[in-house]
Amino acid sequence: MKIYYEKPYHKLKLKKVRNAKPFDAHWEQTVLPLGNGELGISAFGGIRHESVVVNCKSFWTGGPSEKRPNYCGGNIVGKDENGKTRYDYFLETRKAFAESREEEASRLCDKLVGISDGYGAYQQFGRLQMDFISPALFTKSYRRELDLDRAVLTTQIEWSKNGRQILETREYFVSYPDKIAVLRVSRTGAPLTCTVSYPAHHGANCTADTDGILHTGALEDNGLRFAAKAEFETDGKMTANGDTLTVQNAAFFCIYLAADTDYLDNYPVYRSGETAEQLQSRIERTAKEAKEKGFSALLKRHLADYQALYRRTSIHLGGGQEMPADKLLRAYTKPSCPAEVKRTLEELLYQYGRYLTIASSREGDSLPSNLQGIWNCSDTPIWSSDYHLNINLQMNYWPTFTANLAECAKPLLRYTDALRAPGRVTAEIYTGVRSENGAHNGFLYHTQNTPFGWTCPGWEFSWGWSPVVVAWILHNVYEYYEYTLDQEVLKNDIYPQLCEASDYFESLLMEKDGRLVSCPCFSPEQGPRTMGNTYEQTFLWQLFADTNAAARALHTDAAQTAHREEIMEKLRPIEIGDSGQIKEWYHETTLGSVGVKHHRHFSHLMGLYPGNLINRYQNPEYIRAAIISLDDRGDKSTGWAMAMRICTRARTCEGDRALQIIGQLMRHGLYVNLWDTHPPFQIDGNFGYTAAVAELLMQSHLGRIELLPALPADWRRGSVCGLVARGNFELSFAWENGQLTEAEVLSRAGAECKICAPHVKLRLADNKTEQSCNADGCLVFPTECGKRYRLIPDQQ
Ligand code: FUC
Repeated sequence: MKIYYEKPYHKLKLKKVRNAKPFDAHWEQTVLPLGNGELGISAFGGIRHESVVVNCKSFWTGGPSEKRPNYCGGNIVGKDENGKTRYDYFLETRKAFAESREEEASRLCDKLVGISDGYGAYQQFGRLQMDFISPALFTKSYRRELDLDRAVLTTQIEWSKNGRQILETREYFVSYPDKIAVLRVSRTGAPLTCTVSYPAHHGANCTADTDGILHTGALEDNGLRFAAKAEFETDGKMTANGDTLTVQNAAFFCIYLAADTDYLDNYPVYRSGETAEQLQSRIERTAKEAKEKGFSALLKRHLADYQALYRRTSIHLGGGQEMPADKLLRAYTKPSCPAEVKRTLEELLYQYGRYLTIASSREGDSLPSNLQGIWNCSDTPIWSSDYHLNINLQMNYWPTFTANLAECAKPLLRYTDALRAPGRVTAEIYTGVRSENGAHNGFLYHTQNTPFGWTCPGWEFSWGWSPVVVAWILHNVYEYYEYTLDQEVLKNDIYPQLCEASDYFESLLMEKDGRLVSCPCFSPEQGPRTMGNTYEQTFLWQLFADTNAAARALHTDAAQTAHREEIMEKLRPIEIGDSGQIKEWYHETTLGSVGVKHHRHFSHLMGLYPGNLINRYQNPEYIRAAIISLDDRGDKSTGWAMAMRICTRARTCEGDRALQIIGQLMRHGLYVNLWDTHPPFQIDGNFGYTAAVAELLMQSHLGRIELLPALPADWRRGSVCGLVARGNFELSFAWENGQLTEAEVLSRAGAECKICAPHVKLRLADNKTEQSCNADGCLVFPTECGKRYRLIPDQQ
């Protein structure tokens, strides 16, 4: 599993993107990324000139600042020129809707916004530049390779003439245990001369001495402190000049780069309290300690840490072709492409999603992955490279659990928890629900978020307002429990969030045509403003369902659970329209009577994926309707919306259709570095793809594990090891001619296992365990924690 190229980045073919500056276009489409969840680097691998973009996930403008003493997460506080608060407008909007004054209500919605001042953006942290004196010889070979199994990026350049051979090797990795980026350059056959600079950015102080380069400062916008230290080691001669270091006559040099800010997710200050000196000395210490450990010891610790996660899952779909990524991508698009080549890219992209998860989201006190994970080369990135919650952040965490990386979701749990305090302020200002004297009565956040508790509804209703994103992201959070069965985390971190959100949303429900609805509603990001719509009703249903399931798991709150069930009855999220479709709005008649055809969002199908309301066992008629809606939306879209289309086709068990859409994604949706593009590069599409592949091979959202529920016919033969199903079962299985041949279940929490596969009847190889086959054709058996169970399929 390697992403590699045999030519330098500037010779790779780029996709045409409007307005992109050449550096940005090359960065976006050709760099290869490394990261430890907090610190990220992305490198071009140029021959004479190497640029390495450095990112630190909390390096954001915006938020509280001396310059913005009234910063309040974008909320509009107090009365406006008409003497009205946002809550007054909220009440007026709801009243107008209730009295069927739709036009007025819709106009009033425009008052339910915040301000943009203080939103900020994710910033590029810095850039390490290396200028090499290259041998004046013919370049014989070039290879830049990201080894997904090692999370090491290696560039090798070979020069030769008349039997003389020079080989330069650059090896980079970013270590989680040592919080350090390591860049080692070595050369055989000729000495190495290189000038390294770290140009001052954001008014930083930048000084070089023979230890290395120090970069310190504070962002002008919000005073966020930052420090980076590039500690150097070499066997050559080093000279410092201003902010540059020159290495001469060396066989190698190694840079140990540490970087951080004084950000902490503590509302309302969002600072750790470290002084500039403390931050600087911490970073200097980290870099120095890394240098003392040395390259080999750091690499060993990095590999042990990384491989303990990455090696949990392997996948074989029939690939195995070694090919540079640019050629692989080009070959895939040709009609004559051999199956083996296609399967290679499909496997590689699956594992790349897992790699990117490990690189961009690790346990600790760091933020979750943002729109570009952790990598960004701009100070004005599109959508601020922020936390978008009307699909993007959710999609980032769709593959995490099935991909056997549950601990990588911890930053998400921490982030949603940290949004509660500012979210309570927004709930009060906009909806009049007050939390006081230790009573927490609800929190609210919407489409766009930052690291600084930006919980207002954005500055335009039509994309900003989306209260049920709370329910949506909490579904990801609840999945942590479903996949791990960790009762402690459920009790302390998840259940409190679910309960507070459920009670809050319940308190806002209104009655309309015998249904309990939220109001006002807007389906992302199109159509009319209404009282209730499928999107909002679906996620409220899901939130109540998840809260109740959590309560049952904790054996608590039986009365509230029963009460919530009554409410769920009255939500009635799904209605089938005159074209047989799932309606997106309740006043919709036939397909196309409301809304935009081919819209990228599938907001009315959230019960199909990621939710479980549209269920092929309990309401197969919904599945048929969902297929009509999916067909109407069409298979063509961009970025994350393609991944969404694949995930939903997995849930309708249309594996071949899903593979066709995967084909479109490969053709149109990927840059040559295999980053997914909306455009711009948005990492959600990479994650969504990985989630979708798992969903084609295994599903567990309907109270049972289903192996091969939506296997595309072209994935005739294959195997997978270490996929995780709800209930914390680790699964390994193989298939031939589309049929399961063997399976093994590792029970990691001792839960009862209920499992099935199409066309076969499963039984346990060990006939000592009690087992039964229930009416749905599922094999059911008790398990012991830590034990493996081998399953044998019998033909039916
Ligand atoms: C949502 C999407 C857009 C884009 C943005 C970051 O608003 O509708 O397409 O992905 O997030």
